[in-house]
Amino acid sequence: MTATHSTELNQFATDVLEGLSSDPKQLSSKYFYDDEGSRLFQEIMKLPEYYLTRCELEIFEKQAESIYAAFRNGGNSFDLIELGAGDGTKTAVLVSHFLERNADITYSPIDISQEALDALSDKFSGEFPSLRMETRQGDYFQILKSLKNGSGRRKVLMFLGSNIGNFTREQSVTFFRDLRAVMNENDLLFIGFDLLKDPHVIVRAYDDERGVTAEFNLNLLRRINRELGGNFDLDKWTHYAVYRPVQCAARSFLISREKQSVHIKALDRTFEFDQWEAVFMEISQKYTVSMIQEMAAESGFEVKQNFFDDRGYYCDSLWKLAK
Ligand code: AVJ
Repeated sequence: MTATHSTELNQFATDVLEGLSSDPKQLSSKYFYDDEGSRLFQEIMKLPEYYLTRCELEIFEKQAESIYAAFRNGGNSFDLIELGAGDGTKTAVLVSHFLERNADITYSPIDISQEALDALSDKFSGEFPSLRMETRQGDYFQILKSLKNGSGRRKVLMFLGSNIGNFTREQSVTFFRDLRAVMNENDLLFIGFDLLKDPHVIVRAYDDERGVTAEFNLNLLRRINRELGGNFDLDKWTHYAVYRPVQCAARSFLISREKQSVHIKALDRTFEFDQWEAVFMEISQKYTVSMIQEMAAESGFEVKQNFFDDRGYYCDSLWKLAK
């Protein structure tokens, strides 16, 4: 288990204090991914209900050559930089294809979980002994600044898995503009977006039969207990997920089954929860192709090419800087 860095711990404490003091109460999904949370997310990706990962994998498997053609842009050397790489399973499909084509690439995965990065390193160095790789642990907002000049080679930034769905529209545009600020003229940005589809399919993805998603949410209470000295009793909480078709967003909540008080030592505070009170945990935004285009334009990009799976459930969108 890696100890959380003290400034990160302060940020975590501050955000938990702010979230549990607001009305309605909320916690940030960005704190889901401690080592245990990263493991649980890997379980989620294998669930029959969680279609997102398999859709993106299908796109990479069936369209690796077109993706390569779009990435290389005439040349064959570029740096692949992946924000929030996780276990890198999907990326391995692309990397494998690029290397078969004798591409001159380096791969720089960035992730908040050291354990996930270690697993990724082992996997990639075993599978691709010739690949140049440089892993970076940390919050990608912090690491972004160090990407500005980098190696001087062309960069392809990747933000896959519909990770963007956890941001509000405003946060997304701010994030894309921040990325744009570290990109040079011929650099590219490749983003995974989960598209609108039958709402029943979407809500099931966030409320699986086996309860892995519930565990994933509850794990954040466990993390607060461990890292901030909280006394959340997990049996007193239940996971609830909804999809709102007008807002095009799935949302998840932890619901307090009874009236209760929870003390958090590091905050020196006790929080009161009413029976059936909801704590907002996560938004998973879904998109249309025109929403994707609008966001690109608003943040200074142009869509270069969109890649879809056969069912049209998911889109990997490749962006270049707007002229
Ligand atoms: C990693 C943000 C893409 O929102 O679909 C999965 C996280 N939450 N199940 C998503 C998640 C519940 C996931 N992302």
